[in-house]
Amino acid sequence: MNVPQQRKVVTEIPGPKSQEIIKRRSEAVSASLGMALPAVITNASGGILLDIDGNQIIDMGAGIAVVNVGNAAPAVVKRVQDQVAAFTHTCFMIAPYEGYIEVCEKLNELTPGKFRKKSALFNSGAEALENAVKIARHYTKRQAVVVFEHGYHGRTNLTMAMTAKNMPYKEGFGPFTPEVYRMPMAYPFRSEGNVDHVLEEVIHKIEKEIGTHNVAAIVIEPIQGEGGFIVPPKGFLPGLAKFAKASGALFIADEVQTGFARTGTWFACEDEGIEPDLITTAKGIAGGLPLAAVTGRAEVMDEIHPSGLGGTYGGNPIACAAALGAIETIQSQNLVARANELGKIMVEALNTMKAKYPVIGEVRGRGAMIAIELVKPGTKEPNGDVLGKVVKYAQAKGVLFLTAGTYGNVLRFLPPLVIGDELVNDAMSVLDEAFANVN
Ligand code: PLZ
Repeated sequence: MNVPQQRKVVTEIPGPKSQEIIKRRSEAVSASLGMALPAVITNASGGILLDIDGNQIIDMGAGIAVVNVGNAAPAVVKRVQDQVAAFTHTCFMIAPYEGYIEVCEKLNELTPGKFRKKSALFNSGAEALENAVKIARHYTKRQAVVVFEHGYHGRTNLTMAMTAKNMPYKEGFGPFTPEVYRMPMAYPFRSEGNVDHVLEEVIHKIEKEIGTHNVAAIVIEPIQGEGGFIVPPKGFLPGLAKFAKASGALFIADEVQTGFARTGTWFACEDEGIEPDLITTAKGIAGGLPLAAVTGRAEVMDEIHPSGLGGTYGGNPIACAAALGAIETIQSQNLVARANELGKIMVEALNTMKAKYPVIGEVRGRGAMIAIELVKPGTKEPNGDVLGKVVKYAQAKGVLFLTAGTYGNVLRFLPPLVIGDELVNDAMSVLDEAFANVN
């Protein structure tokens, strides 16, 4: 590991060197871009981010579920270095290379679904979603796309339409693409009634408001990410998949955030044995390099006319080399099992905190995709105030926690899967201390 695996705070955060560079940032970089951690990073590995002032910060976010294999994972570095020295780009639509094909072979093999699959590679999660919808519309000859409350699918025009939350993603950026319909989501902490009730309501609304025969695809994150790590109750996803099948629509699982061992299985859909027609992946696929994919039923993926899909950089050889290194690392280090171990450690610590601090309304998640929802004690009223204070407190102590949630009141934990137990325990004790101090 290129960085010592220990939390260490040697200056205030941001330290003087970070402050100087952040000043340049505000001069040069559009003010539209957020900044969760005001510390300029120079190195990172395992569970630690090293900043330019020498602070070693525990990384409980993995760059939003991207570096599941850790930053600068040796197998990723080696393959990327070899590839970048060999050639950097041909454009796969101009001249092929083996790395792209090998990534597709791995995706076809690793994603759920006991049928013949094919894949196509792109650059970002949003681009994968765009393409999945293009494929579904072309294949079904239908237009309507069904998405869900609290869902997040990206920031392009189509994916903004698919994303539920207005601020900050959509405000002022309309008009949005038509034929996107948002349905109620089964959100156990907040939904009234049981799953069957929400499922029935969704199906009823599709029938009455869209017309079942118009639906090209039902698109859902098996665990909603940005929306607040909302785990649908058992039966909800299989019910939707069954309805999609019966009505001739495609069931598309957006596994951009949940994929690549994050939830304690290779893909979150495996939990209830769901076999989506199409799966979108990105983030954890390539250890930090930009890569995304649509994987699905061969007859669907092949129905598009030649040259119907593509893009200059999609499946760039360096990103593909990184993906092969990341997949190799997940396998050789058994990070699927590790995600479950990490989840256990976090859930236990968080449940102990929940018993002490009534602002913690719920502990939820699966594998190493865990969150707590903060409320005003004794109610379910969102408590974004305490969330902000806790995150700030932890940062000053050298721990980076990410937030999420439609109501801005969810603290999410998605550490690199190669993080050590000591660091996770340390992060949890800093969090405990934070709750004790900000309450
Ligand atoms: N689908 C399920 O989680 C990206 C968004 C960060 P891109 N989530 C992080 C931000 O604020 O922009 C995401 C996701 C799911 C699609 C996407 C989009 O992936 O690679 O960011 O385009």
